[in-house]
Amino acid sequence: KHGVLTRKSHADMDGKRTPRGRRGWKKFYAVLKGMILYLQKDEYKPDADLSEVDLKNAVRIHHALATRATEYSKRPNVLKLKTSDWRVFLLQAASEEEMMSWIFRINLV
Ligand code: I3P
Repeated sequence: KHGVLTRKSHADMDGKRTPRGRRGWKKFYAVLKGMILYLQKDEYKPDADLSEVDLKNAVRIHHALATRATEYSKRPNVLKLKTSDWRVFLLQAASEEEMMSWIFRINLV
């Protein structure tokens, strides 16, 4: 699955709140492949090598949990992604349907 996702980092690997200055929203081209959610700067190119930044932004979603971000109301279509290493991301999808589809696909892994 792929599509545009806008990401906000809410908690870091230690489970602690992401500090100010790193809490902004950033738009990515997201690709879910195997157990990894790639958050790429540019549109998906099947055969292109990923940049160092793209690799750094990739999220391992094995044992991660995606839910609707019910407690976050500033933006629509936002899901919450908790990873197995205690990070928390808010991810805004293009529509309600897209959000539901991402939640379903992430939790299937
Ligand atoms: C953050 C940025 C986010 C905002 C966040 C700020 O600043 O303005 O958009 O979240 O608020 O800390 P920075 O880019 O300097 O990290 P919202 O859009 O959800 O308000 P927060 O600290 O209350 O999460």
